[in-house]
Amino acid sequence: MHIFYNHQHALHQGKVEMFRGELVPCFEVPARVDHVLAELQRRRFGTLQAPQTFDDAVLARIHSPRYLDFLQHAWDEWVALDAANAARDALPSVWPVRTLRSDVLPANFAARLGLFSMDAGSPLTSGTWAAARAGADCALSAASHVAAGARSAFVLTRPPGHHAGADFFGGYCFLNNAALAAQQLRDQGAARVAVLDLDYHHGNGTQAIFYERADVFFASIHGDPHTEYPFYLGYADERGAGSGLGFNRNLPLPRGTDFAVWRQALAAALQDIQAFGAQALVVSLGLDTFAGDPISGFKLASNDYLRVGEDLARAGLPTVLVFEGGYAVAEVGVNAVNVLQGFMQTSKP
Ligand code: SP5
Ligand code: ZN
Repeated sequence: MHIFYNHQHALHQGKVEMFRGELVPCFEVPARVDHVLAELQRRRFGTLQAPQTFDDAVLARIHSPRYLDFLQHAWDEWVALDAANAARDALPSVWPVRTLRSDVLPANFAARLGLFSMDAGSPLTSGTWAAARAGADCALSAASHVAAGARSAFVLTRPPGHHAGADFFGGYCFLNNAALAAQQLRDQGAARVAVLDLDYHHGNGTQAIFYERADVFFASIHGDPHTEYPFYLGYADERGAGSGLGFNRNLPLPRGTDFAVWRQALAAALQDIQAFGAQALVVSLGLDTFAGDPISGFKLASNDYLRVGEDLARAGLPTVLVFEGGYAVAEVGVNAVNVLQGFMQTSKP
């Protein structure tokens, strides 16, 4: 399996996120990806592949021009406000909810930071754009590799992507790597693409991006948004809209769900993807379903991830796997590579 590794991931290194009225150390840290890379090397699994570089116009297939423009220049504007800002991350503190206007682009930087974000848990840092931009190149390269005939590819990157919408960041995500990969597969000839989101948290960004489209099916298994982040999307009654009606499937599960029950949801999602007639699959591979995850509530064990990989392989589709969440840092490498190993040791049906 070719691994598209983001060599620039550590340029994004948030210091703190807002949690219960306090700034606490970030859960989404560079060591996450370092552990996956170390485990790949320890098992001699896969071959690292240098990504191609893609034009910004490719990003604009998914993200709005004004959001991309904001993200690219945000750090410089933050430091321009006050030179002392160079030593601290930018976190939003005001948002245009409901009756407030989001059509006007304010001149004030804090106002734009809020306009283009969904939470105060996703610090924007000096290297955020460079890291996220290089990660997008990895996702696009992996999709191109699979579109050209490879069975599979793994995108090893951070920051993650699935909470990022067409025009906002949040949930530690800035550019939606899975959505970019799915669009690239479409643009390179796959008529129907499925995105299967296995992160503990609902992939609100990916769902919203494809919600009114019939050419990209989105399925997600995640903690029930009644109690779990991102709270405001991910319910079972969200089935798509307009021509996308029937092309969205959410499978929320309660905190505490174990692998036996989770695996039945996986079977249901894969069945939907088969019925849809997907020609390619993008997996948002969050490993925060692990029992030891510090911010999540499912109960998967390390060995279960071998079975996850096997189940994914039996779908028999050209597959791009994209690294998303997973915050049990010491175990995330073993868990991620278990999925990849399970996938590779299983032949198509
Ligand atoms: C990609 C991804 O997995 N994003 C997840 C974003 C979750 N942000 C909210 C985190 C809330 C932290 N709760 C801490 C609980 C400590 N017991
Ligand atoms: Zn997550």
